[in-house]
Amino acid sequence: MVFLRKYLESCGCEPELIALIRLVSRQMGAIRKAFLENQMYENTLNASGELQAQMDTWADNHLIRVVGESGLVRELASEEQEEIIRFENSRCEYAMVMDPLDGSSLISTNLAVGTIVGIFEKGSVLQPGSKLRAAFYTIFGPLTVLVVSVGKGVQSFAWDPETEHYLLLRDRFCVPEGSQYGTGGVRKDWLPAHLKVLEYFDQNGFKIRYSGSFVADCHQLLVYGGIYTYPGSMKKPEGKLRLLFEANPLGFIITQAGGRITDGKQNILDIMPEKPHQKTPIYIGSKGIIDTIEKIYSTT
Ligand code: AFP
Repeated sequence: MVFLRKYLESCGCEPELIALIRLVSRQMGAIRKAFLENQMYENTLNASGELQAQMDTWADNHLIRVVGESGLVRELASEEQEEIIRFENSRCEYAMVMDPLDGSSLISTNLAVGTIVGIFEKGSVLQPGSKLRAAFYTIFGPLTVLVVSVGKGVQSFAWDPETEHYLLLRDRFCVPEGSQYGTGGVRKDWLPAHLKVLEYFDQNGFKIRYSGSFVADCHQLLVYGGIYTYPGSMKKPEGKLRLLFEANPLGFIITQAGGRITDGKQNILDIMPEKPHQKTPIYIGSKGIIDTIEKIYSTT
């Protein structure tokens, strides 16, 4: 039986990084419990102008408190917070980005949602995704599953509530090519290049799968291949998903599993962020399909 801590040690991770990954991932028991009493929406908007679910704010407050008290993180940016938070008393220099509860519009439908985290070794949270030291997400499905990369491939672990340990579920993911896709947005607003991409999918017999939870859709493509996209549109050329909190951590993980992430023209992991809530059009998934999408973009 392989435990999370043993796996991270075998990758040569420093004790503080192991402590941080374990600390945050161990909060999933508390977050999972909180769903029962937090099914509604708040009357508040997040920094992107979206209505916050009770679980968004519950998970956000909980993780900010736990991470702040740990003394492991110097700087923290959350999708639910307008400003970057600095912990002056921290004994470590890690900078952490998080989406405390991704896919929160699905809470009332009981479909899979999750938490996304990216960790930089030091410096600001405003760094390209390629500089991440580690990234992970958890997904609340029938099991609570943790998918993690410390730059040495991608593994998944399942939370055992009885022993309170994460146990290795799958060793080394490798994104298969696959032939399924999910696209966000509204057809009448899509740009010509995106319409051509969809035409390519139709002509090549791709199947549609889209849940409305980025973390769940990415987990699916990690297993089955294919792609997830939330493109730029005529109304919102910058797309909907956040570079820091969603695109970069998942892009890091999928790239570590042999896949790719692009905005259609460039590798998203190379983008230098200018502000915490910056958005980006996104195509993430199998390498061959992303290569094809970039070709379509370059000729449209
Ligand atoms: P949040 O729940 O963190 O706001 O994320 C939702 C999300 O960014 C992503 O998880 C989904 O894939 C996407 O939005 C769904 O958007 P639509 O409701 O427009 O399809």
